[in-house]
Amino acid sequence: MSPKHAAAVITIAAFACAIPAFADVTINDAWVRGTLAGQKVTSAFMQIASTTDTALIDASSPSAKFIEIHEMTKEGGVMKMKAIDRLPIPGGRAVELTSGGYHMMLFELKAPLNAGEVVPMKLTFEDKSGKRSTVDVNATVRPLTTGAAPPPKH
Ligand SMILES: [Cu+2]
Repeated sequence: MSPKHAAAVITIAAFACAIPAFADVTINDAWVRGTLAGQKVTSAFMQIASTTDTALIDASSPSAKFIEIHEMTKEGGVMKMKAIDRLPIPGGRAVELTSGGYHMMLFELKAPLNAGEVVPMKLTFEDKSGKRSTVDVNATVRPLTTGAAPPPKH
């Protein structure tokens, strides 16, 4: 290999490393609100961050028949929630799913969810070019009464 050729190869390799093929999505602090016997619906919360612009477009779990992405809106002074098709995740800025804002809802639960159990979830993301990727998350079940506020200090 001539020295000239070697330089060209190195340049191409560096270029390939600088541009990731997919948005790099990180999920933190994923949890699901525990349920009472007979309760068929609950909510899921987490922080979602991505290195590049992407959007959460779907979620599924073996624990629920289907999952919707919801947003809270104020209508006539009353907070209401509605399902949305996609939740934009801007690159470099984490989006927090909380009980007062965006969240996911799990419908037709197969069994009651008790604190400490784990709910596996598969999240589907779609970037601006339409490329889809999935991220597996293990959400921890927290007690039914867990709110948005931090836990009390002991
Ligand atoms: Cu909801």
